[in-house]
Amino acid sequence: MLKRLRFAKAERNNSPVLWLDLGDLGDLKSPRGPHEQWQDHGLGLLRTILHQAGIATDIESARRATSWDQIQRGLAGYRMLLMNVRSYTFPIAYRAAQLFKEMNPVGVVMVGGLHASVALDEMTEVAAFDHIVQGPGENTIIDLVREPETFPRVIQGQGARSMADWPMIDRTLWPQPHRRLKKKYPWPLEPECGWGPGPVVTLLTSRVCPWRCVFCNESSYIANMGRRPVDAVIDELNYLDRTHGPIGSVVIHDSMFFQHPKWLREWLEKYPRRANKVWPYWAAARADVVREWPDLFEALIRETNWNLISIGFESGSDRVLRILNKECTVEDNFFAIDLLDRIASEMEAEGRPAPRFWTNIMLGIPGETREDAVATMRMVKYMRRSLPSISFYAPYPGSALGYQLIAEGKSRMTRENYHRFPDDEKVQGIDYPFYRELLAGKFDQEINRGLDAAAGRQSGVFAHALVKA
Ligand code: B12
Ligand code: SF4
Repeated sequence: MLKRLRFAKAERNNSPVLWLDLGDLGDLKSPRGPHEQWQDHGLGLLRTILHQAGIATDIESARRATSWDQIQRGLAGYRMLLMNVRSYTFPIAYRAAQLFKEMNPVGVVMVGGLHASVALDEMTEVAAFDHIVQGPGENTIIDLVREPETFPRVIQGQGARSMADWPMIDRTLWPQPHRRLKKKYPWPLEPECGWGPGPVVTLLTSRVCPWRCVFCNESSYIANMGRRPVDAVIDELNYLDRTHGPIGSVVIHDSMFFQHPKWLREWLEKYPRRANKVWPYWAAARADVVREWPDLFEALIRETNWNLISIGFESGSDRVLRILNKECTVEDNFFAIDLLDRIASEMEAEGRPAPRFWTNIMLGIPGETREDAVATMRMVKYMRRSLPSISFYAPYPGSALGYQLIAEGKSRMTRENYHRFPDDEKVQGIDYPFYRELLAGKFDQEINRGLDAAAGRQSGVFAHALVKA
């Protein structure tokens, strides 16, 4: 089949198969924020697998275009379109698929990605999607592209059993930024976003988080798989440093980096010894696990340069943490905050840069009272070593609470606007004006009442901390 496709397209330059990178228009030309410029590992992995199997694909990016006309022109003349669809890129994906069909009436559109697993009904409603792949795609993509006609419309994709079986992503297969951004964008590495010096390498060492927070619930839709071997992670970093570097810092995209103590101990032992440089890195943990393994946490910070620790503290109220099934308590949160504060002060005294938290906080959670929200802001103000990332709760499909609110008709997110902006009003019945006032510092006196003088350390205005990441 592929030969036939190639032949049909022979008079055009490259491949008959196009991968369209999704995201908001213009984000790879004049980005609204740093995270919008990051590359898509699903796309990178699957294109690498295809190319290593001898199936070349072309790449276009919706983020590099600034108009739908441009995107439409880029779709012309292809026989197959591939896309990785997440909920927040669904509106772009189905519009692109429709345009692709207008330009190439006999062309085939293949879509995979998380939205196919969490909202299959919305995906099947789009007639332009010829094949919809749920779940992982590593062991399905080659056959699918070679012989699409042998597959049904909805397919259960097959993944690797372990990330050890993944090839190293060929990052030159990622889309290049628009020429206007090229000077600032260290492609095929990624730009810095305020977390550490650029160029940045984003990578994954693990694929799934086993907890079941009701706003996220990853384990219910991402199949469990073995973690990437420590040596492979370090080898990849060294290779990227040599080939495309020098690397400035690393972002470990794992939903939950601080799990599997055996793996973490090996990382602790090998990363400082084997990496070309002990690059500082951003990676995620949970407060309860920090409390379970405080020594390991401290050693990783001190010895591996884990200097930005992302924790979903989410709330300063136990009631709300229970609503979220976070399985962490406010006491766990304060344990982690105080522990980092102590480590950071000691490191500063030793003349070393202090580590900080990337503090994920949610407001506007159904069932949250004003007192709960005030307690949350009190916790945020208490933290001295923190970059707060605050957003209004968003009921994403795939999460237990998201499904419930969608079923009850209370979600204000629609297939046209599954996202995105942290201050969007996303759930009916939430008093958003109150939250805006809270973030503008209007309740500062009340918040400070629960803090001792030394702890009321930050300004009460947090509107700037509404971050899309
Ligand atoms: C890294 C990451 C980010 C990064 C980078 C995103 C990027 N450019 O790729 C950043 C920090 C920017 C980010 C931001 C956000 N993210 Co995010 N992110 C992730 C994370 C942790 C990893 C994604 C990843 O690389 N996975 C690994 C790759 C290999 O998997 P994959 O892309 O799914 O691809 C596999 C399959 O889907 C399939 N596949 C994919 N495409 C195709 C195509 C075909 C044809 C086939 C056959 C198969 C196939 O095969 C691939 C290999 O198995 C995931 C959670 C997770 N563990 O996946 C959340 C996740 C995707 N993010 C999520 C959310 C909600 C967001 C935000 C909206 C958060 C917010 N409120 O601001 C923002 C939105 C950003 C934006 N641009 O608008 C949700 C999505 C929920 C949903 N229903 O879609 C997730 C699932 C987290 C969660 N559990 O809630 N995110
Ligand atoms: S919110 Fe964090 S801890 Fe909870 S399931 Fe998602 S990734 Fe895991």
